[in-house]
Amino acid sequence: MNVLVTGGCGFIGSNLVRHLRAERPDLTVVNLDLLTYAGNLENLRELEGDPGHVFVRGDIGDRELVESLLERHRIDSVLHLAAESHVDRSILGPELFVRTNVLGTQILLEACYRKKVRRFVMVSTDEVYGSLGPTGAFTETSPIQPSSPYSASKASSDLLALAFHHTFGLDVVVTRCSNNYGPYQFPEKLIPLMVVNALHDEALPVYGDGGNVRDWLHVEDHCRALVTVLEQGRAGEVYNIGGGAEQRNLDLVRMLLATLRKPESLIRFVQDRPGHDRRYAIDPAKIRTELGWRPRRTFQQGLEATVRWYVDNPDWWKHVKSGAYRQYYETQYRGRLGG
Ligand code: NAD
Ligand code: TDX
Repeated sequence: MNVLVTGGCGFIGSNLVRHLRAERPDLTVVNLDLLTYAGNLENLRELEGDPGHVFVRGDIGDRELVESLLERHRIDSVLHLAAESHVDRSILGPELFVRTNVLGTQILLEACYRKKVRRFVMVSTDEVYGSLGPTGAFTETSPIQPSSPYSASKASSDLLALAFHHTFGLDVVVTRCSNNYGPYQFPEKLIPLMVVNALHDEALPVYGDGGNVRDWLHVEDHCRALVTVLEQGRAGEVYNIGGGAEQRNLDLVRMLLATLRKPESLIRFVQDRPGHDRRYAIDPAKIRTELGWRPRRTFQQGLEATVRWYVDNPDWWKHVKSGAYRQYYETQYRGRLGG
C-alpha cells in the first residue's frame, strides 16, 4: 500500500518518513516536498537506495502534479505536513503562508477527493486555539482563536479539511499537536537555535521576559501518534496531541545551558515577538482514552538526547545554517542583539 507524506523533508516529516519505513515496512512512502529553505533531503540520507521511499520534488499547490501523483502511485492515504511553519517568518511576510498553508491545502484536498483517497490526515497545531491564561488546557472543543498569520493560516487549512469531510464526505482526521522537539529541527526554532548559539558561545535571544510557556512533545512520540490516528482515528474528528511537558522558555533555556555546561551570561532578553502567545497546554485525554496513545519519553530524557544529537551532528546544522538561512537570520535579529 502507498501513503503520501507531504513535507517529508522537513523536521517532523523526515522523522515521520523514517518512522514509517521502520515501523510499517509494508507501506511505500511517497514524499512530496518542494524543498524550501526548511526542506532538506539530507534529513533522509539514511533512506538513500530504499525502494520503499519515493521522493518527488514539487508543490502541494500544483494541481496537475498532485493529481497525477495520486493516480500514478495509487495513493491510499495522505499525511499532510507540508507548510510554512515558523511564526516569526509569518510576521515578516504573511503572503506565502496563505499561499502554501491555505491554498496549497485546498488544492491537495480537492485532488484527494477527486482521486478518491481513502483517508486524509491533516497535521494542524495547538496554535489554532490562541493563548491560554495561567491555568487550564486546550481541548478539542476550545474556541479557534489564532493570533499570528501562521496560526491563522493553519486554522484556515484545518477548518477547510474538516469542511471537506462535512461537505464532500472526504475521510479527514485533524491532529493538533504542541511544540515538537528532536533531531533535524531547523535552527530557527527555539531549542536548536539556542543549542547551536550556545555551542558557539553566542548570545541566546529570549523574547520578552522569557515567561511564555510551551508544552513540549518529542517528535518520535508525535510520529507514533500520527500513525495511530491514521490507522484508528475516527473520520471527521480532531485529536489533540501533547507531551505533558510545560516549560517556561527561560527555564528551558537554562536547562539547555546546564546540559551544555555553558554560562547563563549568554542569555539576552530581546524585544518580544509581536502578538506573542503567552501559554499553550494540551489536554490529550481524547487520544489517550479513545486511541490508547500516550507519550513515552520524559522531557528530561528527550531533551538530553536531543542536545546530544546536535552536539554529535555539527555537519548537519553547519550545512543548514549556510545560505538562505543566514540571510533570514540577519533580518530577524538585526538590531536586537546589539551588533
Ligand atoms: P518544517 O518547516 O520543518 O517543514 C516543512 C516542510 O514542508 C519542508 O520540508 C518544506 O520544504 C515543505 N514545504 C513547504 N512548502 C511546500 C509546498 N508548497 N509544497 C511541498 N512542500 C512544501 O515544518 P515542521 O516543523 O516539520 O512542521 C510540519 C507540520 O507540522 C506543519 O504543517 C506544521 O504546521 C505542523 N506543526 C509543527 C509543530 C512543530 O513544533 N514543529 C507543531 C505543531 C504543528
Ligand atoms: O529566538 C527565539 N527566542 C524565543 O524566546 C525563538 C525562535 C523563540 N522564542 C520563544 C517564542 C516561543 O514562545 O520560544 C517559544 C518557541 O518558539 P518557536 O520555536 O518559534 O515555536 P512556536 O512559535 O511556539 O511555534 C512552534 O510550535 C507550534 C512551531 O514553530 C509551529 O510550527 C507549531 O505549530
